[in-house]
Amino acid sequence: MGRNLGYGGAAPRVPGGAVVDLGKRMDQILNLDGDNASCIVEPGVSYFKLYEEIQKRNLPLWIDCPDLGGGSVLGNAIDRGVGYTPYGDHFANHCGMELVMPDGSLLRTGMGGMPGRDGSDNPTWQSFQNAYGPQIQGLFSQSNYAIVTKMGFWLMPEVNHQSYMITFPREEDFEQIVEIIRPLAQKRVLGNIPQLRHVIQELAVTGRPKSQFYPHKGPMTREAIRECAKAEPCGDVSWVFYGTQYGDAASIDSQLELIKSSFSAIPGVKFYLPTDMPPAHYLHSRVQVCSGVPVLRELDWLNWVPNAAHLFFSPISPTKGRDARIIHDTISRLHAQYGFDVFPTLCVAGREMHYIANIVYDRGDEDAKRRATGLMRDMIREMAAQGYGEYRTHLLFADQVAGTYSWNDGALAKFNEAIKDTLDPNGIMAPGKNGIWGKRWRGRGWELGGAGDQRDLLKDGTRPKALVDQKARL
Ligand code: EUG
Repeated sequence: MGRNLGYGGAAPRVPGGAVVDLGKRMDQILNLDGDNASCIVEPGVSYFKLYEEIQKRNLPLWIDCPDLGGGSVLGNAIDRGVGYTPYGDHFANHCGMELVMPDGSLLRTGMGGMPGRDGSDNPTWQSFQNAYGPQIQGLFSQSNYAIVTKMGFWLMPEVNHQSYMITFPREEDFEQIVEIIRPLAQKRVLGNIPQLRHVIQELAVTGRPKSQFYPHKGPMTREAIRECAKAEPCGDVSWVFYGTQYGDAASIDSQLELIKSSFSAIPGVKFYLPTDMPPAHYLHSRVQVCSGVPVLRELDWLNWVPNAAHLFFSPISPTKGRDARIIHDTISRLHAQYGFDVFPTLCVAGREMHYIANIVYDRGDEDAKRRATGLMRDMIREMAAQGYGEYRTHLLFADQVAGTYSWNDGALAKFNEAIKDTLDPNGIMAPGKNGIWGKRWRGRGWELGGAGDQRDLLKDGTRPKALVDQKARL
């Protein structure tokens, strides 16, 4: 659907490409099986569309939405996006795909690999993820090996739920917050993928422009954030945790008691339910997202600066205070250097956290664009030097991020390229997506690696014309 906002949308990576718009007319929910609690959808089915169909049929099932509900269920899952019910790992909750291969042939993954009775779809296609033999479905996530035209998903039986918000006054309690989260997440006391956000987001998500909070140039100072936070429902705090618990009332109560007592080790911690917050507060939007109701509230951030666009920087952190601190400090230092506010959202699990830094910039401002790009390149490089890698990135940074996964002389890239060259020998599908180029393209100057990256240079040390032209455009 081209709604991969913050990661490049529908943009092709090379000029002259034909964009195949799968979002417009391939928008059918092909099957919705209330008994199996599953569906199979085409690429143009948005979270809103799937949600509305389930409501219309009165099925007691939830979908799982990312922060923005306007995108494609299939597209988000093949990009390994994240949502916020217990089914938040979208790719892990898919079941069966149909693909158009570069030679035009069709392939089904999982049990779809076996025909059903009389040529019908296999009756277990949306029930069991595997076929017999190697598990190949992962090859079609974050890749350019085929076009996914149908994809199955498991739907969650609806359940009682309770969202809540916990605030922490001090910046320096960040490590301890993460240390307390880890066992709660590992033991699955935390029922979903909670978010830990910095208090500056409490300002941004009101949808009011930065100029109302801070009518000055440059990033907001910590003191200015503090003064503004005092006027918000959260008060003068540093970190805000948004969680949701699931189950019957008694079990939610006992989970919440355990969560409150675990966090009570941190001085000044406060716990809020949605009923404690005014109707416009973001916690009410969390209630919806965390119970499978699509929303668009997160777009309100884009009022922060005029003509706003956004770019995500998304490294994976261990769920350990020390690592999270290194990542947060590095990202904060580089944001300050490049003149941007730091908007961190950590989507936490028991062993890792997706640290999402949202760079919001004025796309009409050439200088801001250059700074945003420079900031991304530096963050990718500095994180990789310490062993932290991104789970996903904007098209523009795909080569650089792919290049950081360089263990054993780039064994992973060589493997990905071997598969690309076998399945798509002419390199016709999405050249360069996720840093994977066909042999027709490789080493001819298309890779964008950032200043000083040797792959940007020809053998004589000059930059290839295609790259110079493309860089000028970008
Ligand atoms: C968000 C989360 C993501 C992502 C981009 C944005 C959330 C922003 C967990 O993944 O890739 C509030």
